[in-house]
Amino acid sequence: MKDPRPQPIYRRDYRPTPFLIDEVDLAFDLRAEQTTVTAELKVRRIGDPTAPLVLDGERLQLQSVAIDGEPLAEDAYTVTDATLTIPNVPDTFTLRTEVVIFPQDNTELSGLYRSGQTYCTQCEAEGFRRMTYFPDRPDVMSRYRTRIEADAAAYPVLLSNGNRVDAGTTDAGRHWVRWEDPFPKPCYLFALVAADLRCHAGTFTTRSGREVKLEIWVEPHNIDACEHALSSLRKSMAWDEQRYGREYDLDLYMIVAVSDFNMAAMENKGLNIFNDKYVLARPQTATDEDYENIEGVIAHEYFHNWTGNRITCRDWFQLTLKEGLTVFRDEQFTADMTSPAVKRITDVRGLRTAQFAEDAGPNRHPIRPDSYIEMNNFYTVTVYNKGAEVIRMIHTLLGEEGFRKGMDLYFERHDGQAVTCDDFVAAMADGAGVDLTQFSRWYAQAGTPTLVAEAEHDRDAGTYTLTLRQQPPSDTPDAPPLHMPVAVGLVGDDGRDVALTPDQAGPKVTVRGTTAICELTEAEQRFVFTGVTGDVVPSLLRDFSAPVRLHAPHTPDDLAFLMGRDGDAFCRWDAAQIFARQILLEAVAKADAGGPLDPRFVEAWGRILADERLDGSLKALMLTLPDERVLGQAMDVVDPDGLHHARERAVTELADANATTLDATWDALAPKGPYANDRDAIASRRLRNAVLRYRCAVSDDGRRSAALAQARTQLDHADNMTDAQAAFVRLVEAGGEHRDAATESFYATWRQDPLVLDKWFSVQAVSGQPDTLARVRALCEHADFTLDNPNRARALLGVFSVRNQVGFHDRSGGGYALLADKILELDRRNPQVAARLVGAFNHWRRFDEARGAAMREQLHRLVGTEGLSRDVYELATKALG
Ligand code: 0A1
Ligand code: ZN
Repeated sequence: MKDPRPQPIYRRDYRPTPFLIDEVDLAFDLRAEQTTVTAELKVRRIGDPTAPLVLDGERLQLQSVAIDGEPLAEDAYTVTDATLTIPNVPDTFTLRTEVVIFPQDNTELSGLYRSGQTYCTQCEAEGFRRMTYFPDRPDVMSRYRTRIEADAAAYPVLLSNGNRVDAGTTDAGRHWVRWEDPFPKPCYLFALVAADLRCHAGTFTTRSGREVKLEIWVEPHNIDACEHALSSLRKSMAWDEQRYGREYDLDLYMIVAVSDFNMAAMENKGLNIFNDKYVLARPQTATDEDYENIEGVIAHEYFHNWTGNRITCRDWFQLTLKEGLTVFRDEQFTADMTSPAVKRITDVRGLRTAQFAEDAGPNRHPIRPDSYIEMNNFYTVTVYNKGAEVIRMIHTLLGEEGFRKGMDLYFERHDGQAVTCDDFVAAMADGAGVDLTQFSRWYAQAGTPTLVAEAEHDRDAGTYTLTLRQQPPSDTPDAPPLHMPVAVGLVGDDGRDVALTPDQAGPKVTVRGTTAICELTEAEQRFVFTGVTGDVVPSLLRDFSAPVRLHAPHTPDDLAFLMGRDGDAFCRWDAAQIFARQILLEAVAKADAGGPLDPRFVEAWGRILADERLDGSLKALMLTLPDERVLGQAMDVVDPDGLHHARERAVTELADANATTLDATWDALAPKGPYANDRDAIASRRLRNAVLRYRCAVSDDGRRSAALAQARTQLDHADNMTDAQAAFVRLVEAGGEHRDAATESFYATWRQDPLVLDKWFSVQAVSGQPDTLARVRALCEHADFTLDNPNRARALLGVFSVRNQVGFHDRSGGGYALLADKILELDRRNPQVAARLVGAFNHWRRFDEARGAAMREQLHRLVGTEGLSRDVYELATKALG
């Protein structure tokens, strides 16, 4: 191991920086064999007068160091593989260093690296130190000037943050550009690009009348696929002005798309760098989901300009300060651009699948972690998505107006600073005039709380009493109670909400429309509503008002009723999920897993299918049975095979019971014209493809063959990737000749398009066919498979290990061995991406003994490997416990 037993860093050890760097002058001289980076730093001491200057630096070949123009002798400083230390420095001075780096050999994609012919950078969290010596911590904010020099023919485009202020040519066909960023920023927001790219340009006029140039930079052959990204950026800019009163602050906003990128995108000031998967869109190659993800990620990075860049994090433990808040803002944006109900359901589904699992596993951590070994391992669904749920709860508690007041105060108080989560919560509380002291426990408490609801209805007195009880996660039974908003409605017989009058003497309740926000602050509290005389069914945790596991007192009849009638779309969908979960778990528990489904569910499902008023997107979500992973979370010992078969059987039974309606719905939803990317067209495609899934599962051979033939036609003739991919999935799932022919033709059509080829790998990796493991193994050897491209590695291995529960947990243990092999192979090149794959082993304790032992064996194998990265080491040791 490079670093035997890497040591954790603790939040409690934070110390203010002894030195600030007010100005940074960088020069990059890019050459094929090496890149020289010269840095001039204006250093100012603000702490301990005796402290030496300690700068971070990794894999740098130091050429020279000078202070105020005087070169330092070699014994005047010390260099280790992580730092440069200079004792006895003055209180203010200019430090000049020159280093040599090798971006062409950088396979970790952190720091300065090459993606194809493009030079680009990724500095968050700690990549800047791979380019020059610097105090690489976010509470050091500086103004940057950057000079880039490179071969003019090979790298005509030279970009960095801020404004382009000067340019020129030098000898032998080289040219240079100078950039200046007027806004002080932490070094993780620095960016540089040198490439041969084309620009899709536009403008945006801010509400104060300033014209901002917008530029999307891509490889020449993708220039036709940028308009959606550009229009997403414009929408984001307008939305942030309108919803939060925030304008963009520079005159230029650039987005560069690259093919090799560890994450989705990066919010570098004025120069975002994106994984091209989140930029490029054409109807023929991008699905509706891709279009929506692109809009969402562009918005996310844009919103960071205020929540992240203007106000940044004091230290990396505060990551959720910028990420939770920015995810919340992008969720609000997407809800406004699409459908709030569909967006909310999709997000909760994701949260339950990934974050609840993380919260229940060995890498559980509070949204503000207390320690880490490798910071890159903490860009998690907990920090991001549970972090966003915490912000959402603040929004629910404060209301839209109070939330805006809090945000206004946050911007006013902290603009230009590097701050903590406590600073944020204090600004929200002060701005809105509320007390969030107890609420702030959400930042410190790991794990998912359980919420138990019980209802009592005294019809004669008209009192409806809801008892809410919160239980901390089982490993921290003494954790103090949290402050959580529980949104409640009471649905009358006629399907309408009854008016709610909370008892004044009880705990705090705010009524908004026909929904009551009950503020639960103790372990158990009773909320009483008066004047409830008729029969009602409670609709609980509306819009998923708190990230908890809810145990509600609903009977199957209540669930069937809520499925059909609840006015809260989230609860309506959730009633279907809960009902389906119950019947599927019962089916698994029955040894033969056979027998018909509860007829009340089948009937309620059929009514949803036939409900003509229901929006197609929502209907598609409601018709989809819970994911096998979510079902697994509810079992004492996960039975991947039992779950898969029970779910497949349920799909067939539902399809058989509704065969005619499914056929009719399919026919009725046939595209009326050429592809359109509007809400109605998207809803139709979603529903039609959800229906196709059932039609391809009916037990009647004739019907099924007809449906598969239609899927084949759809694959061959669709004018858009949404329909083509949906049909491809059906044919792959059908196996046999259907699969062989479809796999071959999809490949033949798309082999030249990397992002579509990723889909080709993923669809095969996620298949429930029994031979999927063998096929994934073979696909690892395919000429188009490579571990060097993160998207490709994730498309096959990430999808197989995370999204294919039945395939990955194949009894043979072969899935585990394959994944560990590939993690080790990848770890030598790109530890960040390798580490992300380790999570598939997290839940070994939840499986039967044989599977558990086989997973553990692979984890031991990882940990025992010499030269393992800190990234993989941290997660694999945690998984072993
Ligand atoms: N801040 C980015 C995510 C990001 C984080 C780390 C990266 O490299 C290790 C890259 C991107 C965001 O939230 O979009
Ligand atoms: Zn972010």
